[in-house]
Amino acid sequence: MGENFTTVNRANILIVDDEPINIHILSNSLTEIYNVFAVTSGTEAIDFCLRTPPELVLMDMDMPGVDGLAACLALKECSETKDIPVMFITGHGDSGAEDRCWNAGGVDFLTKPVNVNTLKHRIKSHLALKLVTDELRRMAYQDGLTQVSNRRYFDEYLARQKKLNQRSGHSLALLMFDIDFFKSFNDHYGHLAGDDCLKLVAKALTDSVVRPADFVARFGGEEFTIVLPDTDLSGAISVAEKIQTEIAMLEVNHIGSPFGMVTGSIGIAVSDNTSAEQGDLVDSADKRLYLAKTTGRNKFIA
Ligand code: GH3
Ligand code: MG
Ligand code: MG
Ligand code: MG
Repeated sequence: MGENFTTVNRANILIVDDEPINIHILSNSLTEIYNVFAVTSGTEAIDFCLRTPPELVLMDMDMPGVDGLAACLALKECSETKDIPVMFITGHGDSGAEDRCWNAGGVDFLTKPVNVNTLKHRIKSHLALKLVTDELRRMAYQDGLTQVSNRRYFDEYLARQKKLNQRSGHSLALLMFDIDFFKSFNDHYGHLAGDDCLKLVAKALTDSVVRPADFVARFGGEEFTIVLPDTDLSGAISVAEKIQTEIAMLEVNHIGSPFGMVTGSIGIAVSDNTSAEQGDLVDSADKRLYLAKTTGRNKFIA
């Protein structure tokens, strides 16, 4: 009898409430099923979510300083935390308060004292929904073959970084990478080997970047793009050099290439927000990639 709430991976749930007794009540009823964490202010909640995003937040409304509504709005505005579902649990039962919670981006609204059984069912339902949503989001933004980001995500990411870069005045670098003589690789080794090669190349590109904001995507076919925020020309050149080293270290034989191994060519474009390169970064990187192709391949041009 009773509902089975256990899941394979225990979800992390964050309770935000300024009153320890409320935390105690909620956490007592949830610790058996979930990893429960608790903080007592909106500011701490935002910090916690940025550092270790939980699967769900149970949010009080009234708290001194940054209250539940403000904390929820802040979470929804930040790309790293916007997808964490926030359930409000509050002493305010009036519809005005309820409207404010939903409008702040909450996914649910419960009043205190909480019916623990109802709470457990609602949490279970929100977690199941999040699992599906996360998976759909992953599929929408990831390239199925290489597991790096896809073209759709690249377009969004670059647009976002361009805006940030215009505001901050920092430079933004873009690398366009294309495998050399890949048609002949497929012709000689077959398409399945070609697919394996693409996976290895994607891994080498990912291994070549270190900063959290550095971004690798499959642009299409055997072309990849690397976005390097806050990176100037010399930084972009070191990444290009690292990429060529990583690709060489793969040591994938390529009989149809004069290099005898799989190599790539790279076009580099940097926008420093002052004079040069205010045009399209993709276009500039593409032109330099073409130049690298027509002047020998297995090289980068900036
Ligand atoms: P270049 O050095 O000038 O770049 O020559 P290339 O042969 O690499 O360029 P081309 O554009 O002529 O050929 C690209 C090839 O990439 C052709 C296509 O079959 C192959 N390709 C594109 N996508 C995939 C894929 O998903 N899997 C496999 N196996 N091959 C792919
Ligand atoms: Mg309170
Ligand atoms: Mg190619
Ligand atoms: Mg190509």
